[in-house]
Amino acid sequence: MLDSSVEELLSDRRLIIASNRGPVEHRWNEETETLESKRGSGGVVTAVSAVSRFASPTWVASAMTDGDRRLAAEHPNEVIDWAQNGLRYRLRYVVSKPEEYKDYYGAISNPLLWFLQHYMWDAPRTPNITRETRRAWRSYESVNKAMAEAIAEEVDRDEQEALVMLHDYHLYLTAGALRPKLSRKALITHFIHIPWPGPGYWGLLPADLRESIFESLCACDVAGFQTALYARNFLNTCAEMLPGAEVDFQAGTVKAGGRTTHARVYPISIDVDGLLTLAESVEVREHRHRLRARCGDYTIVRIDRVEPSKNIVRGFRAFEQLLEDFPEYRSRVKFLAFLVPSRLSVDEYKKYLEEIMVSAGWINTRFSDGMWQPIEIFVGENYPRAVAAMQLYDVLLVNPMIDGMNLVAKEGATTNQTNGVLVLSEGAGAAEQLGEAALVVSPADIIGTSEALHEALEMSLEERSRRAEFLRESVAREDITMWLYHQLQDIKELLIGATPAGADLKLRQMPTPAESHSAVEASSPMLAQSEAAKIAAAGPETASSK
Ligand code: GDG
Repeated sequence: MLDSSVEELLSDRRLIIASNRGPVEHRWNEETETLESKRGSGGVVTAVSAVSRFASPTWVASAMTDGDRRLAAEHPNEVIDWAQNGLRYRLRYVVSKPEEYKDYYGAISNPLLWFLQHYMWDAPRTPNITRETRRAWRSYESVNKAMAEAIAEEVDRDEQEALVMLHDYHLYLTAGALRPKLSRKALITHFIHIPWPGPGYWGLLPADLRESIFESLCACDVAGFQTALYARNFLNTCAEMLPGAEVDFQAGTVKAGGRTTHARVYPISIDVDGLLTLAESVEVREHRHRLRARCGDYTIVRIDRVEPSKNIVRGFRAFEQLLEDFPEYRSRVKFLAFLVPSRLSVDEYKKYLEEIMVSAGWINTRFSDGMWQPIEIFVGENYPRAVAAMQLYDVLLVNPMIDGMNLVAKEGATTNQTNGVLVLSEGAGAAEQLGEAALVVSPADIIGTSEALHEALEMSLEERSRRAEFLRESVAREDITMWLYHQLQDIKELLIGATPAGADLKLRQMPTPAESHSAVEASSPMLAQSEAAKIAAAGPETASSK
């Protein structure tokens, strides 16, 4: 379905993607004196990269590493063809002055905008908009302008019309700078991967700064959000805070600057086929084998960037509560935490990593019996190892305070081999789709989270499998191809002057135990076959004893 949709739409139109972080990172290897490339990290790259399985987009990104800058210097203002493992891109790097990039990335994007959109400010004390913030804001403007210039050049590179898809909070001012530069028609969409707070919280930014963000987004044809709540918040924000904007809540549109922008919902997802292929690789199998030795009779797993909004410390405290309330779990349950270092140049993040270590250290000292260490932390970037851990958990704890979507919840549901239970925060965008089959918790509620962990660990095998099956199917039905498909469908509608619908997930209800029992009976030969295939693919490991 997506193949034909992409083909139809892109037969006479070029796809240009722009994001701060590109799909690959280049590093200069001093020893071999060669450029090495690896997949960029983070949720945005994970999700958007999947697009290149269906199209060969031009991808405009900041040169973030020494290797990127070296490559960009060898190809000034040119696109670089890149292909690996079935992914193909035409890369175009934007090189900024180091001090300008530092302000744009390290002072405005993270922390100012990220903190704002994740409700991470401590209002009586922060943020403080100072002269330095104003100076950094000018850098944010100029990097966005440079992005817009590079995109405009790519739009003009040949005669075909272009579809420009912008991503995330680093590029809020790009569409506004791009529109007047376009010499030919182009549709512009901007997908916002993170939450969009209501007008009250945007009030922490001075009017001129926030208005320039809203105005620029209103230069797009479509502004895409992860959930209906965030899209509603955007409409509200424009109605309350963008002078002269006409908001139609029914139609989900904002009219500003002589243009209509459609606010639509496209819950992002994962590349299910790509992930399942990786999950069967030798590398993941080897990690799985090693990790099995770290598991307990019961294993709780979490996988996050080291990021305060992911709420890692409260997750440990909930686990501590579990060990306190139910001593029978001691020496039997292991908590494996896979943490990817992130933004360590920002003080808050450095401090947060320390807090995590102190908290885990305290719990380990309190409960460890010499043989058994309740929490084991794996710090580092190792995606295959993270995928192996997803296959093994009995319980996956995803408890962010607030999160645009959270791909780990979807990846876990897809790859897990033990019908593990998902404990999911209501603050994660993923809860809209997966909440029905997960144990949903309020992220600040340590007791509630501890009780959910207990319920998950005690759940009958039948109930576990009923829930796990629903989660697997739900993600498979709405995978990354559908995320793209819904957007392309809307663009087609716009091109013929019709109204774009957004993704209507038609969220299904989880079947009752009786319904799922008869469904299992009716489809058991198929199920047995797919289970056998999975076991065969899993190789010579012994099946879990639980
Ligand atoms: C933002 C929004 C939204 C895990 N370990 C490694 C690694 N991972 C992968 C995970 C997952 C991705 O990184 C993280 O994605 P999340 O969605 O969980 O979180 P953010 O990075 O905050 O992503 C989020 C997302 O954008 C997409 O729109 O869902 O709400 O905050 O795929 O499995 N990746 C690498 N090394 C690891 O060790 N490279």
